[in-house]
Amino acid sequence: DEIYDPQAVIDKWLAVWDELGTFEVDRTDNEPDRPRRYVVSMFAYPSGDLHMGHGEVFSISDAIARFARMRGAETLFPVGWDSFGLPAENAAFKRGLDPREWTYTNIETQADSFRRLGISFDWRTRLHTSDPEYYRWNQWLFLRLFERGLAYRDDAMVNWCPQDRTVLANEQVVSGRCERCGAEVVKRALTQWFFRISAYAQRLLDDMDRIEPGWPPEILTMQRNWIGRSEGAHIDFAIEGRDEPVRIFTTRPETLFGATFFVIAFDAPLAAQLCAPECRAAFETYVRQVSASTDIERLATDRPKTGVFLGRYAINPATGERIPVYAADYVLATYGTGAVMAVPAHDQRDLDFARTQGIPVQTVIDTGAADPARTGVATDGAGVLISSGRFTGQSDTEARAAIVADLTERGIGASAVTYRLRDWLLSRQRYWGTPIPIIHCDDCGQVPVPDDQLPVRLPESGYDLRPDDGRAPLASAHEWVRVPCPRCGITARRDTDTMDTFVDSSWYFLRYPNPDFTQGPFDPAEIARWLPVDEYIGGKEHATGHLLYARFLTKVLHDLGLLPFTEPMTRLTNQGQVLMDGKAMSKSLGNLVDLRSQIRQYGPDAVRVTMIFAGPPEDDIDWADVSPQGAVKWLARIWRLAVDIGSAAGTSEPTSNSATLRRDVHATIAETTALMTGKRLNVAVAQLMRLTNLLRKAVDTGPGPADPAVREGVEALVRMSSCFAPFTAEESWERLGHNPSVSDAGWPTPDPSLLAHDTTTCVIQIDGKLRDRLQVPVDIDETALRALALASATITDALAGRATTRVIVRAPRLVNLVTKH
Ligand code: ANZ
Ligand code: ZN
Repeated sequence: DEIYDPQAVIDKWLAVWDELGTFEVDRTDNEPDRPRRYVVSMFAYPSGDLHMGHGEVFSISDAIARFARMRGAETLFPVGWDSFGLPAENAAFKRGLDPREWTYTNIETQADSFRRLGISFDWRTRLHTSDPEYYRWNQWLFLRLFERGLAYRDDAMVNWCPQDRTVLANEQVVSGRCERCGAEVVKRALTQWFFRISAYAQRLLDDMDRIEPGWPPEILTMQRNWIGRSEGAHIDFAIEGRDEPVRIFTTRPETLFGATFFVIAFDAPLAAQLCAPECRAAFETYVRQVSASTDIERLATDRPKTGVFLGRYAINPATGERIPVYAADYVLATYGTGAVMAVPAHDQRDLDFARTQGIPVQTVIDTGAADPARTGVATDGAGVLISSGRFTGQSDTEARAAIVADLTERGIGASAVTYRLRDWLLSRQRYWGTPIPIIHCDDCGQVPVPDDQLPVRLPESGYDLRPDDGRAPLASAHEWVRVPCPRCGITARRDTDTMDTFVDSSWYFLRYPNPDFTQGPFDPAEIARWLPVDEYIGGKEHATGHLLYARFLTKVLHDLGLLPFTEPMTRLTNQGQVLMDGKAMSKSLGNLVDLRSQIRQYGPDAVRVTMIFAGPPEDDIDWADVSPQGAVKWLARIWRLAVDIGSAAGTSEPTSNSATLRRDVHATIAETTALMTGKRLNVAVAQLMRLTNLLRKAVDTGPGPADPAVREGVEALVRMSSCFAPFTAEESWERLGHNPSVSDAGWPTPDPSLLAHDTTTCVIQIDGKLRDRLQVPVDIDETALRALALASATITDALAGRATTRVIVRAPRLVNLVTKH
């Protein structure tokens, strides 16, 4: 007997799909009314072969793309690689290779694995961000931002990974450690390039309304918190012996009368400026101490609050009192204005610090709670103002408005909004990235590389990946660095930083529809056809990085008149992780499961089905808990059904059982369609497994393989299962006697007349003994049900001529025929 061999059919179908161009979209507008769908999976980073996580996300996204395609939409499902980045450089350094070699070899390996996994990409979209044809447009976009003041260079205290010798973005620092290598991150002052994403903070918040219906609420919440809008006021405090006032940001202006001291971030330049000469030594000692501690230590909540007196006094503009000025590390240089009015009675951090210094604690809002000066617990919450001059007796909300109005009138304050979102630090002191297209000239300053000289290509030789002086690799490429200034012609220097790879990934989905376009970063005609992305699939670890950057850049491009929309992705699906024994798979834990070996062992379809069936797409999968064996068996059963039906001779006459089967099949189609639409993919697979059992029974015990209802059911099963198990489905479709591809056969549509009634099982008894079961509409009436029962062939046989004295009907569940014995 022939058995199904999943390995044997792979090459056959890959060749057929290539030949037919099955997954290539129609690039003409010949069918203007046909809906279009643009499905994008976050692209892969080419570090070796595809891993199990790729298997998971591409199994999900491919099912979504295939479903859309079979439902009749022209569906673009593109493929590309996020191929710049540090791992290539590290691997190349370790092995003495060119990063190109490592990168492009891995890309080829992954491309082959994608094909062997049966992912329905349109390969004509293929792009690699490390190709000059791609990164040239990163440079072009950078220059457009530069022209608008949205790209700028500034001194910054940056997160520095001493091991990888590179700057890290805030998102790449996890609990004070480098996300990649785990080394403790230190702070360093460096001149860096930034994108002014902070200028878009409010729009990034406002536009969430538009994407709300299609994005997971969790991601929107994470973005909201990351942007961190705070409403409050700015207040200018005069400083004794200084002309300029110092501005603070507060969310509680109503507590102004309780501000008994003033704090400046220790690392804000202002702290050093304000420091009185007699306090300088103590201040410098403090700065050294704090700088030596890591972020891990500094952010620990149980850590005592420390700070140092600067020998200066500010004037509280409400009370006129002199209040001491401190430098401390619990105030952040990069948030608000880097300075705060400290109100120890109502802010716990301020109270903790005040108690170490013996600073007075003045309660100004009576909340009914015990005195913070005694308890050591700051009070917050609503209350009535006390000890607050003419505002005493007002509620906190009244007083808030009144005090801000007063300060505004006096010209020393105003309502203000602050965001936690920092500008995007995009420069990296690395080789394997997009060179920043700026030339530094002693006379002209920062000069953009003219558009017609793009791309600025990476030097292919004459550079050192790890220069001994600790500088950027590109700085060691002396030949490359030296160029004439485009403006004045004197010898000038190229910028030696490269761009964060999040620049590459913030717009790649715009170029996919036409990656060969040479007139600009993306083809406007194709943008009109495909964008925004209908379905975006990827991990939620990108919530506050990539997904925010992509939204930002889309808005900038919109403002430049280059895009007609302001949000890049209509719907977002997050997939979970693939774990092993409850832990993330990693080389260091030694628990890596290799995707290729799983495919070799079980076949691509079974691996895909196992991933999908393990749970909802957004849940993690523990590979130790699942067994691809079950999927292997299911797929073989589908194939066996197709073989049985395909080889059954003739067509038999429909029977009453076939009618029941048809209702079941069509109900399953309707149910599965709804589940696919709602992306409840695992439940959809469960439905298909149930349908497989049903059809097997119909083949084995009637109505039999030649019954048209059975064939209809098996064909529907094969078509639907092709979203998850494309090779098995193609092979089965062929065994059913059809031409390829099943992908062109369309998704089955349920017949509404068969769905008119939900059905239920009715038990037919004779003298209380079960004799038959009938599938009946739930709303069937007594007369109809009685007629059906009496017409059943099984019942007629069982009665064997006996007369019934009574028929008890309890619609829709039970009919009991009572006979005279
Ligand atoms: C006076 C005050 C009184 C405050 C009070 C709070 C409670 P969010 O909600 O996070 O925006 N603050 C301002 N800038 C700061 C900085 N750079 N580093 C650390 N803290 C800073 O918090 C805003 C509040 O955090 C501000 O309101 C300020 O303290 C402090 F009963 O001002 B508040
Ligand atoms: Zn010049």
